[in-house]
Amino acid sequence: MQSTKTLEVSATLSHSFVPEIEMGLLAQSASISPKFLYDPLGSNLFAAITLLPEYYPTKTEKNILFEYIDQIVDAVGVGGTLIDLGAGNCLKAESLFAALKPCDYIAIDFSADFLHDAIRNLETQYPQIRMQCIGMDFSKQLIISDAVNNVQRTFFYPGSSIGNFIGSQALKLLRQIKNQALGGGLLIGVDLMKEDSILMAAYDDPLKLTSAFNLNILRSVNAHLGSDFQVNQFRHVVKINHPLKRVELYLEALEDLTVSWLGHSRTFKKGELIHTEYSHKYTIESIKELLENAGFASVQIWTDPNDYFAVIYAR
Ligand code: AVJ
Repeated sequence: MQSTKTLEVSATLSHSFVPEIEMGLLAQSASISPKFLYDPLGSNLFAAITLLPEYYPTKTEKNILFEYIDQIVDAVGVGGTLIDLGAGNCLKAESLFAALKPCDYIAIDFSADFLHDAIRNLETQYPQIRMQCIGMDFSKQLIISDAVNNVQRTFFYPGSSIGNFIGSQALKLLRQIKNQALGGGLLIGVDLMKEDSILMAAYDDPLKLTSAFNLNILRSVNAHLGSDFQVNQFRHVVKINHPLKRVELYLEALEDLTVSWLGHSRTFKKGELIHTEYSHKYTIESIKELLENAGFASVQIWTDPNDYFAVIYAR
């Protein structure tokens, strides 16, 4: 079959994030959406985090995919349309190309610049796969255009990125995936609840990469807003919320300070927190229930020997 290579960067990212960022900063409990962690430096810092021995999710997921690839291929089927949500450097999806042999690969990410380079690289290595990259903030709404192949769609949502969302948002996204899979399915990686010491080591690592990743959100916000956050006036804080089964990331003000930008300012008292990220941890039961509520009738689950992480195919 003749391959038509298309490279398409959608315009959905051209709108301004200023109102959204302002609303979070001006709220009584300040917050910044975790999607602003992934500017070009932040995306590279996250890639470095995944190489840390303490950051277990990425390698555990990789091991599960490797160990059970035959069963996963049986479940998903070969030759379909692979839609990668939060593709990043596209390396995870690429590791599935040999086994799943997709005819189309659609890479979607918030950070379109990062994606663009990754795809250009991949296209030369896999000329038989049609590739498209789309810049989209699917945390707001997931819309897969009719132009995307509707044959055997498999959404790939690895890395427990679903953990960023609170329950209602996760349910909404999973329903949108189910509806646009058109009878296909979802291959998703989900982090499981575990001991505090393992979570703390992963999210407050001794090399301070996670601290740099978290603090960099202030520079990312400065770039969008023209604000004057100073990174050295804050520190990275990690909390484990047991009742809500999640790791919570914050930036704590080290002194009384004021941040200003066009037409606005916000004061922070010493010790005041800016919330930047949730990383929800599921149990097998809770993720099954969520997927079933989203409309997925069949759920197949693979885990590692420690039950740290789960890879799930739902349809
Ligand atoms: C990409 C959202 C899955 O929650 O583990 C890593 C992001 N934050 N270290 C996670 C992250 C701090 C990561 N996710």
